[in-house]
Amino acid sequence: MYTLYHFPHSQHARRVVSLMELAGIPYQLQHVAMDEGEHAAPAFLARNPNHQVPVLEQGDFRLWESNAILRYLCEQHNLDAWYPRPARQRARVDQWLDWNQCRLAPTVVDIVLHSVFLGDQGDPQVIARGRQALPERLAILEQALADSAFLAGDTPTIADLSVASNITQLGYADIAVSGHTAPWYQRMLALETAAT
Ligand SMILES: N[C@@H](CCC(=O)N[C@@H](CS)C(=O)NCC(=O)O)C(=O)O
Repeated sequence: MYTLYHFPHSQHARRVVSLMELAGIPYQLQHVAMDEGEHAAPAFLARNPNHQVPVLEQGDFRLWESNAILRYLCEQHNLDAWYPRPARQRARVDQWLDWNQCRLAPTVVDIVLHSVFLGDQGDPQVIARGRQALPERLAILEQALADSAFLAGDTPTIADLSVASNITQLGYADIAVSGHTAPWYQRMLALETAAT
């Protein structure tokens, strides 16, 4: 049985829950009260020195970084559809996983953390930086989804789960996707609804 250290508004935790639900992997959630600073307390720092959720635990094995957790679960449970083995297909999934962490996520955090979760403490300059970068990021998604139902082909992979969790997060700031990205996102939501 896996334990996932989790916070309900975390896009990084959400993508892991999505995979476990969709793949039927048994797990339990351990709520981390981030709104009370539990993620910065010594007990949690011992689990993840980065003071971040999610953290996956399985016996004495502990893993942080959401995309590493997704890959680990796919390997452990032979989820080849979610993380295909052929080198080029896997590389395409990895490309989007890395793009999500390096390109989309910082922009989403700039906007959503600062305009929603930090309230009065949010930095308007950071929000402006995020809003300026967002159209370029969304255009890249839009281009990818113009001729493909999912990011790495005709079927969903962990890349879609990872990116979709950030699109959900943008919804907190009332930002919705359009064009080809909108039906893709609806497909992702429908998958998750069907699994829960
Ligand atoms: N790269 C990490 C990012 C995790 C992350 O940023 N988690 C946020 C919640 S969505 C967090 O715990 N933030 C608290 C902090 O950074 O102190 C991952 O993919 O797991």
